[in-house]
Amino acid sequence: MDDKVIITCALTGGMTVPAQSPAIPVTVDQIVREGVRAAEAGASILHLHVREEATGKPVADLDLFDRLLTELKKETDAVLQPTTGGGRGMTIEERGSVLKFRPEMGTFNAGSFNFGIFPVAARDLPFADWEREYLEGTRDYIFKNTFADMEYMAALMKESNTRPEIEVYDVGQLFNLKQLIKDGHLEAPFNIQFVLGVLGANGGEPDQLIHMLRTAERLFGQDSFTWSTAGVGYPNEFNLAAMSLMLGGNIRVGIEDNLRVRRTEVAKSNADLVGKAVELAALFDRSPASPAEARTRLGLKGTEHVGF
Ligand code: KMH
Ligand code: ZN
Repeated sequence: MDDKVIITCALTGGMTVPAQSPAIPVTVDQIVREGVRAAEAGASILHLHVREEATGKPVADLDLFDRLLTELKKETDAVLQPTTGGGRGMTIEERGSVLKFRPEMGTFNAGSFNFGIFPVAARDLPFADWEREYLEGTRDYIFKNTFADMEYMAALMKESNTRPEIEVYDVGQLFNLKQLIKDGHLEAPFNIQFVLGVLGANGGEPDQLIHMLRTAERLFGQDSFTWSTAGVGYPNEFNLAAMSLMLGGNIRVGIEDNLRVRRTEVAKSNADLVGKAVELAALFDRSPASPAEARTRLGLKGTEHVGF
């Protein structure tokens, strides 16, 4: 078992709205500040989305991504991993456009599914009109990643020499991946992020992770992939982190996925969530991998080859 653990911090997200927590970073400056603090707390990968600065609405704006990537690169050595998942209503072309910056890593979403965040709208929070509409609109929303979409994204990632992190939300998506590999669109080794707890995909229970992990091992072979867990919501985030620590996987935490650091305590920053992950890791005799160690482990090309 690796005594290092790669901690990814997902800083802001595309499927939350700012009214859910004052800790959700919105502007580029806020996301940069959060990223730097998360890296100082032990994250070696920063997973990135951007939001329209005036409203906080998730967008795929290339000027914002340009500023975010450039600023973060100046301030931290962490691996910068932009989303290609985006947010509700973005086309696959919009989602993939960030790859023009040729990042070291980017997400690759492994299938289509319902992505329901509408239950949040029932909470007593000071939602702006767009926020209520954004949440309610997910009653009729499919996060669309058809085979054609995935083939398109895989080609863009090859072109930009960006290592895909495969976001897998349900067991069937592992079989999608198998087909994409068979057809030559993706190749091993790859990094799987088991994202569990989204309404519309698999739940965040231990049994679900074990089933998906064993299925991945059977389909691809244990040495063909590294893996990590991203539990969505509390306590999924830390329950799955503990399982990863036990089973030799890596961890993703962050405000994108979960707002609470304890059952009754809202995280004040992403660094709170990373700090808890580091404490948990120590209990399992594992310590955070540095960005350089993460790059070696994941076979990344290095910052000298990015386009920002
Ligand atoms: N927000 C997560 C549930 C991506 O950005 O590509 C999914 C995610 C996907 O992080
Ligand atoms: Zn994301």
